[in-house]
Amino acid sequence: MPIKRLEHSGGVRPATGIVHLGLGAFFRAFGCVYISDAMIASGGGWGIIGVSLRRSDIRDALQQQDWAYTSMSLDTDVPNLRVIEVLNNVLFAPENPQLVVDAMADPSVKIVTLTVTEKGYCHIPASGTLNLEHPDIHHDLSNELPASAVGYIVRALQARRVNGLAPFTVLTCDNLPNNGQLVRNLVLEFACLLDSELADWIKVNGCFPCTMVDRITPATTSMEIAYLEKLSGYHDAAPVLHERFSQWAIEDNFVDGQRPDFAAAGAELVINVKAHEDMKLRMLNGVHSALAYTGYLAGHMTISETLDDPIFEAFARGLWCEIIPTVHAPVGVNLTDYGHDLLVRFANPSIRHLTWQIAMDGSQKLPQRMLCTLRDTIVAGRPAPMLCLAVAAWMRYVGGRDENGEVIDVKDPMSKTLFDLSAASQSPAETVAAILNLREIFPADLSLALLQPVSQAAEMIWTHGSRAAVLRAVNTLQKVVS
Ligand code: CS2
Repeated sequence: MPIKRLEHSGGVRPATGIVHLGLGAFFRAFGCVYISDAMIASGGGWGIIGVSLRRSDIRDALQQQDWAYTSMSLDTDVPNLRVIEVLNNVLFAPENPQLVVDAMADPSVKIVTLTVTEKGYCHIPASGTLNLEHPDIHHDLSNELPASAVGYIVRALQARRVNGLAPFTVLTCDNLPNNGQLVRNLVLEFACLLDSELADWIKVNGCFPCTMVDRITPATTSMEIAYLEKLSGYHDAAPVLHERFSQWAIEDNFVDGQRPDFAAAGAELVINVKAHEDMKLRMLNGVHSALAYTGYLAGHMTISETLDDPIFEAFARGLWCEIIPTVHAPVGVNLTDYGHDLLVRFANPSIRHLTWQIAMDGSQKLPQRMLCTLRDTIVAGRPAPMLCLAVAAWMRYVGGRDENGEVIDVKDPMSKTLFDLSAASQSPAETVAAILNLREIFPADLSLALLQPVSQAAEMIWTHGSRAAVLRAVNTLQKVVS
């Protein structure tokens, strides 16, 4: 039986008001649900055209079910199922880039949302500037039809300007610091290289709100597709599964104030998102990555499985002790309680979030998840052995072999460089020194400050294994505390 249509029965679709770049599971489990709720509460034409930039499989699967899909919330024994019908179309960009630019330049479109992951911004993580060596940026600067997200945004804004339209708001939903400002800078940098008048027009008229997005959404596997079918009696080829928890803080800065009624859907509209963002990137994502590298090396498949081991739970708590003093809590939030709630969310056994999935793209994630925090602790003169251990575990992981000598499928845009540096090093200290020298990730001063503590942690991991290194760090912390 095919998926049941619910919300817009009778075939009535909302008018399109949004184009989304990078239609992965996260946005379908998160943004699409908020936008659907906002329309249910307050109306508006905020239907979405999704764009897949890299793969056609989601488009192909959703097309067969008229763009509807199930969102499964997995917190309780009985999952909560809901059919989401906010997508009006999905385009596979490489098939017809012009169609994507035209969709973004359509007068009905007021917002372009993005979840292209950290590497999709084609920037240099340490400096936040456009990576002009990136093949997609190279291509987009010399071809009218783009390949990169930044290229699409600039070409579509160019078309809107020519047609006398206002720009769309660019609403990034990726886990990057100051994400709106970052994408604005990249768009302006790219536009400047094409046409400085276009760049000036964007500078004056464009809006790039920063956001903090949060909902744990592991990749869907065939197991969940079968489970959903058993549960619901219908076949959905592309459901999304996620925890019940969800949080979206958005800077209220939209072109002509045009946006869905996000507040009616439960999002927080704020003047400045920095406090939310720092808290989430450092406390959630930072600890997620730390558990992913150490947990993977210790043989754990998922985050909840990793946390089942009390040593790793103590490690997470130890990490928060280092992180919390660097975070200014958003108004009304107690960071210790926030950490406690994170532990419960991470331990949710219904969410099979693979350590391998979170371990992806570390070169693009580490700066905002751990290195900012490390910088602050160093400036404050405090040691941060837990975070240094996490950085060392990442360095061990990207060497490409686990503790049993098995090959790791390391997914990272810098994987070859990282692998080559590891292979050419004769000792853990040499590996650490070589990787700390990568200026795309580690600024010189930070690299110098991390050399000794990260080498020490690496020595432990290489010699005794990740779990023993974590155990030792946890025991040392407990001795210091007691
Ligand atoms: C995770 C995030 O995959 C990862 O790197 O840390 O996707 C995390 O699950 C989300 O940011 C939670 O909101």
